[in-house]
Amino acid sequence: MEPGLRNKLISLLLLVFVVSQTAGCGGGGGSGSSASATGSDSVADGSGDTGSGDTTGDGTDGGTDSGGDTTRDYSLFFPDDGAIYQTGGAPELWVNNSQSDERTGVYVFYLATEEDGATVEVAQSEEVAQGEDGYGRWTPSDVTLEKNREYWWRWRATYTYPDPVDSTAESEVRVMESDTYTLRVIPSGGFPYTSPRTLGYMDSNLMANPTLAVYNIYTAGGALVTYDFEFFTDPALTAPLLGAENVAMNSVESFTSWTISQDLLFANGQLGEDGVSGGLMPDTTYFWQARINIDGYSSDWFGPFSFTTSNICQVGRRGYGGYITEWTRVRVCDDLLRTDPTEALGPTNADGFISQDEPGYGFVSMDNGATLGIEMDRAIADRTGYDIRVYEYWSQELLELFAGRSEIGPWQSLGVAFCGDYCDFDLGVTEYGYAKYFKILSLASPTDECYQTAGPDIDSLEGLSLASSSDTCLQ
Ligand SMILES: [Ca+2]
Ligand SMILES: [Ca+2]
Repeated sequence: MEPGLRNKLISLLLLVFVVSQTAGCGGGGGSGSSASATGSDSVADGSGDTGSGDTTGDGTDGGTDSGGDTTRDYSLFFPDDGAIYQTGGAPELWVNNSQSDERTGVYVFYLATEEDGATVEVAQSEEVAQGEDGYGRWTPSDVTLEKNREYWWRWRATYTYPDPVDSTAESEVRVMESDTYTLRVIPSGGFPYTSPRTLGYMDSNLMANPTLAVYNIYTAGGALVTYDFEFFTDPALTAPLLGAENVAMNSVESFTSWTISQDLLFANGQLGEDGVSGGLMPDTTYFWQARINIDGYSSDWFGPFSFTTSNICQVGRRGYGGYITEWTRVRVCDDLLRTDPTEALGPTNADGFISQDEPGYGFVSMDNGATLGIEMDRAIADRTGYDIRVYEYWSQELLELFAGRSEIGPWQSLGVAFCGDYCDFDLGVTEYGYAKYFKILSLASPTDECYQTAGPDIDSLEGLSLASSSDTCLQ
């Protein structure tokens, strides 16, 4: 929060306490303050109301720490301070007048965010009269919340108190302003990428110490971000076999991971392939879920994700890119015309780019500094000569290709190429005799010009030497 806003809030808070009639010290919000809620009808009601009021579709845990501070003129509001919201719709913001049987309320809601270090207002409501149920509600319907962004919201209330004795007397009018509440926005549906990917594979060579990873979905605003993981052996997710809480976000990589050690698996009855060493079993499907915590506020669990431990050389058929496992851009370059990474899957087909009006098809322009992860349908084997071809479209661009054992590596470079129509790479320069996961890094500087086809324009990845024997993937 910027200092000016903070100072303003402090003065507003003082105003709130001056106009507040209700005794009690508040005690940090939530239902913990209900004991002092004299004159308030709503804290107990509130937790139920919070659940049913959670109509924004974000599924955040509205039932806890609803922030109802009974020293105020309101008892409930939503979303909770610090709530995590998913993109894909506008949130409904609401406040409940804790003494709606004694007075009426009219609200104006404000929604703001930060751009280039300055607070900017995103939307402001018309005057919203409280309903008969005591709630004032506003959905900023023209607003699309951006993922990986922090928003703030607040409201200004005008309460009208009729004289309780003399109905002809002029009503008392009080104005109050709320605190400012933080709203953090993550992608709709949670994690766009995981490792293993949903319905994906885990190389049987990795299953002794399996690693689960989620794409970092919130990096804005200097918040403390951690992730929780739960690992299951049954599809009904009856009870997690193992879990990890508050795994610190990996701020260097684009994924945060949790590796389950062989010893821990052994101690929990997972004996591994040889029945004694510990680990996961081959050709077996496992399940997991994960959630994000931002400054201590937890999202819903996302998942369940499933994966199957496999000899990677035995799965898949065609030698083309089959799945996008990561697509990370490091800047906003709005001039790009083709930004769908799935255009890089399948056989080469790019054509037709002429200009803004005829953007062509069949390729994705990566932009400078971007990362594109692709899982090949069929693992690539190292044989004599080149093993994998990257088809580039339109121009010559500098890129580096990496091979990995999973969606998150570990990565080994196959080299750098100033790639034209296509460029070929030899897996033999790595320590890997086979690979199913590849990563393209766009090496042009992110400070270079943004234009319609900035960065490598990837059309296709094609395996030149496919793994044909399962022995290839035995270490
Ligand atoms: Ca080779
Ligand atoms: Ca293509």
